This record gives sequence, C-alpha cells and structure tokens, in this order.
Amino acid sequence: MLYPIQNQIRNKMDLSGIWDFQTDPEEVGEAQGWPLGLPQSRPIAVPGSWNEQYSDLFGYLDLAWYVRRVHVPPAWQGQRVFLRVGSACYHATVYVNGVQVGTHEGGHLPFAFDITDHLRWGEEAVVAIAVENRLMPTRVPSGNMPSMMGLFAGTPRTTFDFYPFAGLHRPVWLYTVPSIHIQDITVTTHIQGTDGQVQVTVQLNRPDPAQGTLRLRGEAGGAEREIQASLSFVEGVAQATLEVPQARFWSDRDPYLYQLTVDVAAEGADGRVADRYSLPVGIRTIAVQDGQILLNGQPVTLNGFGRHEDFYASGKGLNLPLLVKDYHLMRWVGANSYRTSHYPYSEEEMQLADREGFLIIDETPAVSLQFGDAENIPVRLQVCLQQLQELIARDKNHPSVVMWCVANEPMPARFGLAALEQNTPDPAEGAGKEFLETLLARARALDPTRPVTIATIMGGPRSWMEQCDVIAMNRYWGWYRYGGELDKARDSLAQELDEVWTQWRRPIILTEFGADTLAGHHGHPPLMWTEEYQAELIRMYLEVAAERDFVAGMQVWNFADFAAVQSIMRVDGVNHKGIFTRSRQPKLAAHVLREFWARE
Ligand code: BDP
Repeated sequence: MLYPIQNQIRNKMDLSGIWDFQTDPEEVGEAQGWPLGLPQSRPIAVPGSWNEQYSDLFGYLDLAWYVRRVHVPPAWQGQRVFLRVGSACYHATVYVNGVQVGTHEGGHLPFAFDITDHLRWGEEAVVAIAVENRLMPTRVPSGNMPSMMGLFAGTPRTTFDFYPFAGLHRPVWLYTVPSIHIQDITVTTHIQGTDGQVQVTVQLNRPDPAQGTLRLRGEAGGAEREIQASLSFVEGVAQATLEVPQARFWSDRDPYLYQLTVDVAAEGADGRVADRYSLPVGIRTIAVQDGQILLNGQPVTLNGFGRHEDFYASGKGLNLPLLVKDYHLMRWVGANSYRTSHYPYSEEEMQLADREGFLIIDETPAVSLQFGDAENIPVRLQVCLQQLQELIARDKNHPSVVMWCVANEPMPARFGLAALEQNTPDPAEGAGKEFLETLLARARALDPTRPVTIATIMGGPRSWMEQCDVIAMNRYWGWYRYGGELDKARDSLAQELDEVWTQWRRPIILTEFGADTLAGHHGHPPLMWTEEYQAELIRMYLEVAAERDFVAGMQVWNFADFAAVQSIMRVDGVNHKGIFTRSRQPKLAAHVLREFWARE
C-alpha cells in the first residue's frame, strides 16, 4: 500500500482539521441519516483521540460519528479518487454522500476506498466515518475477557497496559490515481563489496502490457548520479535491478537515502507519462548470523526504547512536533533504535526513522494474546494475519524497519506469579505455540528479507522462542519480581540470559526492562518508585548486558510515562516507567543512559 503523494500526475488533499462529531451509544445514526450530517454535533480534531479532547468522553468506547464536507477539485475529474484513513481505532464504517463505501477492522493501519462513483462533480461531498472501539475477546488486541478478574483488573477492561484511545488517529486523505496506475512497489537492496543493488518490483492495477522506467538518484562512484533501467510489464508486473557502484549505504550512523522514481508510459508512442511515483530508498542489508545482528555485514546493537504513541490532548493522534521532539530526546540519550510497542506507529514516524537513522522493530497490534478461550482463537488468528499482512504491505520499503515483531507478550493460558519465577511448562502452551508459529511463518513468507521475533513475557514458555530469528525478552527482575532487591535481580537476569543463550544460540534483545518511577521522588537508600531506584536498576541491566556479546540490544520500558487504564497498579492512570515524564522531562535514569550510550 503506497503512501499518497502529490506530483505532476497524482493529487492529494489532507482532510485533517476540525470535524463534526457525535456519539451514538444507541446506534441510531445510520437509520436517522447521520451519514449526511449530525443533528447535535460538537467539534473534534482529526487526527486525535476523542477521549483526550472531552472529559465526558474519557471512558467512551462505543460508536461515534465524524462528519465533514469537502470540495473535490473539478480538475481531478478523469482520475480515480480514493478516501484513505491512516488509522481508525478500532472499527470504522465509511460513507460518502450518504452511501456506505466500506468498513475496516483494526486500529493503527491505513485503509482506502475508491469513492469516485459516489462523487457528484461540482458539488460538495459529505464524508462520514463511524468509529467504535469496543473491547471484545474476538478482537486484537482483546478486551473484556471473562477470565480477567481479581486484584489487577483495570478500567476499562483491556488485556493490555495502555489506554484504549479511540477515534481517527491519523490523517484522512483524498487522493487520486490515473486510470492505469502503479498499485504497489517493492524495493529490496543487496550489497556486494562496495556496490549496492536495488531490486524493484512494480505492480500496476491492470494486466495490459505496458512500458516504464526506473530512475535512482544519489551517490554512485563518488558523485551524484542518476541510474536508470527500463520496465516491461507482463500481466501487470515488471522487475528490474539497478546497480549502484560504490554506493553510500544506509545505516543508523549515516542514514543516506536515494530517491527512486517509477514512471509508467502512456499507451502510444508520444512519450507521455501515465503515472509516476517516487519514494526514498536506503541501500542496506540486515541479517542474523552467529549470534549477532548484522547491518550491512557489521554487528549492530539496538539500543533504545519501547514506546507509545501517547500525549496529552492528542492521545494517540498523530502529533508532528511531538514526533520530532521524541526523536531529538532519543538521540540525546544516545539511542539508535526502538520497538513500535504495541502496534504500528504512523507512516510519518516511519519516514522520519528512515531519515534520522533509527533501527525499528516493527510490531503488529497483537499485544497480550490469550489462549485460554479456545472458541475465540480462530477469529483472533484471522485478525492477526490480516494485520500482519497490512503492516508488511505498508512498511516493507522502509530501510529503518529491520525486524518484524508478530506479538508482544502472548500469555500462556495459566500465567501466574509462579511463572515469573520459573519457566514452568504449561499444558495449554501447545495452542499458543502453534498460533505464534503461524504468524512467524506468515511474516517470513510475506517478507523473506527481515528477521522475525516475538516479545516474550517474563516466565513465558521458552519453547515459544524456538522459531524466532532474534530472541526478544521483556523482563522485570527488580520490579515485578525481586522488587527492591537489585542484587537478586542481577543474578536472576544474568542466569536467565545465559540459559536462553545456551538453549537457542541466537542474539538476544531485552525489549523491555524498567521500574515505575514518580518524577521528583527521591530516596537514599534508593527505594522503589524513586528516581534513584530506576537509575540503579537501569545501570544494573546495562552492566549485565555489557558483559555478554550475544546481547544485541537493550530497549528500556518505556521512553516516556504513558496513559494506562485505571487500576491499583497505575498511579493516576499512568504507567510511570518512562525515562521521561509524559510531558517529556528527563528523570535521573536518562543520564545513566547517556553515560552508556551517548559516549560511543
Ligand atoms: C509488559 C508489557 C507492557 C507493560 C509493561 C509494564 O509488555 O505493555 O506496560 O509490562 O508492566 O508486561 O509496565
């Protein structure tokens, strides 16, 4: 799925702004004509979560309507017009001029519908999007599981530890494509010595024979050049390889981007271009070998964070200044990497990662998968496979994306405190293992060029790691286990790392470790919840990792404090494991990270 662009041929219009909004808890809107206008609307910002914009909507997750009118430029006539939603959490139904044009399940991933036939040229169009984010066992991520009882249950009843923000979280666009157009582009890159190879597959929307060209602009042989190849489409598909002598490779230290342009020639010999699409390309390879992750053939360490799309007022809505600031702060502590915990982040964020040289573990929305309710497993598997396919289709061309993570902390059916201590075999582990291996295999089939992993829960069955290329472990020694006992935590961590390495001989990334910390709370001795405790815990983890070559990355949980559900576990409804506060002020531990990472 290509990101919409504006050029000589294609058009796009950003519908971000203030829309009309109305909740519809009784679900009467469609019958009462709301797709054409709301009877009692109030303003709402798109992108943005509705929960953070109105206090009475904080806990609201049922159906709500977004409506706005738009003038489609008459100059667009003759092209196909699409309506594209960057992310709607969780389920969306889209209407144009009162007619339903499509539905989509799953947050955090874009979808588009061809709306050309529903437009009346010269007249304003009414766009309506009905969104709901009900928490259900059949959804991914899941909620309202019957099993979720007891002391740790929160409000709302998620299976996961972040607030289930709802709404249109990313821009809504109108965009156009010509009648014969480029539907998809797949770029893979290879390295031979100092030369680069850029392999491009282009897919058209029609099987008719057609011709085209590829142009790659950037450094080659020590100078700025343009390298070309021609494309011959058979059954709508063409492939070509561009050879780049003495290429400048993309890396976290030198995120150099080439510019690739694909042209499709119009029928007839007049040289006219029927369609054109350009995208940045980073020439790089990523591989796992002998217990190391290799970027361009060299060992690389992924240091950084698990994060969240989360901020005051915007919720999970795209917030461009925040994005730039977060990258600035991550660089300030010396990070070169993060995981898109626990769902795909915005496309704008992935573009920035390409440009700024961040190494991304790209995660699907499959957080806290459950395996205790056999009747819902097949539905969840289908949703997971759909989300995985949509994620890879969206992000496959980003050099910054170096790994797919198909699930975060899938839960063994009998997960309990005992499992935190020992790796107890679970009778239901088979169901989970098969489910996860189906996801890993699908990721590999969709993209054979990147390693795949699962972020495993503390004490989760080790056998679930078997098919992972890289072992990703979320571990809370010193917090959920041995809280306040950092010596014991150190020993357990060291022992566990050594055991896992001995068992699987694959690079290990600690994808989560951390401690809840109230900014401004201090203590000597360093008690839990103080800034000193977090700083010492982080230091301990980094020291243990530094003694082990097979540790290929350390990602602190979390970059910043973030909104969670209300519970006795989360003071103020916030998870306080951030190295920065929710408003992005550093805690003491930020300086520890700088000490380890920024000096390199
Ligand atoms: C892990 C989860 C993460 C939580 C974190 C925590 O992957 O989403 O926020 O623990 O408890 O279990 O802080």
